[in-house]
Amino acid sequence: MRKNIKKAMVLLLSLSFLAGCGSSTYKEEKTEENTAEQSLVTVGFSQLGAESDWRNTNTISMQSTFTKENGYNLIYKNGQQKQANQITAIRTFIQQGVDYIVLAPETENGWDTVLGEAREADIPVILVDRRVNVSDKSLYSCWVGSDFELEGKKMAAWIKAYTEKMGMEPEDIHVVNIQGTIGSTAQIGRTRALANAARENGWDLLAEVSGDFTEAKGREVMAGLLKRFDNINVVYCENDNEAIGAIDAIESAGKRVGTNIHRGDIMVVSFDGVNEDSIQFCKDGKISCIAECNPHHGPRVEALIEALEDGETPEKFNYVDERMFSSVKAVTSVTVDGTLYKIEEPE
Ligand code: GZL
Repeated sequence: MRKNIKKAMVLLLSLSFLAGCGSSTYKEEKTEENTAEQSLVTVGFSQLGAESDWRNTNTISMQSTFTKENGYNLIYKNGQQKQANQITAIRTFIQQGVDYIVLAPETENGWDTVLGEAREADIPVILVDRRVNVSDKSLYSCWVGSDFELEGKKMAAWIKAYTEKMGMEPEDIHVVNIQGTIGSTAQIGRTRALANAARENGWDLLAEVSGDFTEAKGREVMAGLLKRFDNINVVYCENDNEAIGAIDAIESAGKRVGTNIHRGDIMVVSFDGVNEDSIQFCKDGKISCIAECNPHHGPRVEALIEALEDGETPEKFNYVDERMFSSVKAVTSVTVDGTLYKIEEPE
């Protein structure tokens, strides 16, 4: 049932309950309770998994926004990093007749059929965080999330600015990319930004290997890269959890992480800024720079649903503003595509 009817229903129920306070029977109270329940806006949320601190924070943001007190009935399904599970969840939501489907897709491809089924059932789909690659963009109402390629461009600009300040020649920058989940929008954007910057600046991009956005895989991949290459001096981790694992692998190999490349430090940079350890590492200089990726999408998705409830057409693509963090004083800002981004102290 739509929210404005819901508000009227809740008011009516409250008044009727007050009018007959103390006189209603259990059956009447049960009926009122059921009516109130039915007046909630039901949101089916297919979350891709729980692979990282970013993901868990994102889930908490959604769960703390779509509460009964706020007028919602949230049905949460964890896809456990499998698109098949998310497709099953969406089909379940359709059978349940939810009012809205919110999808945080694991990867970009393979959604046309199931989103077509949601449209057939006349259930609006809102995408959050990553995007989908579908032939017909009308299969979803709107999307809210980050500009991942911009995140990567900002990070590449920081690497350029800092290594130039350190007096390094471009060809002396030997960088490895520990990528996120292959095929996810975050990985595609961040990887493209580094690859383009390496080519344009003449950096030595040694390898790109997926760490799947997890600490364990980040550790494993970094250990493998240290066996393959003896000249790595920059590690570009596509999220904080990978960076935590990579730092452990670097130190376990008897090497140093830090910002003094001339001293032989390996410089680690990362994305998100959610994991407490990574923020502390950024304060300590173990992570040289973090590009923020904001996970607090619950209120943003709610604003989109409210607009749709009111019969409005929200913007199709809704980007969130994001910051850069570093305790390195040498670089105070970067400029990307004509926009200046201040480098802030990690908080
Ligand atoms: C980005 C999100 C990525 C995060 C990772 O919006 O999709 O997935 O950067 C998370 O931490 O696992």
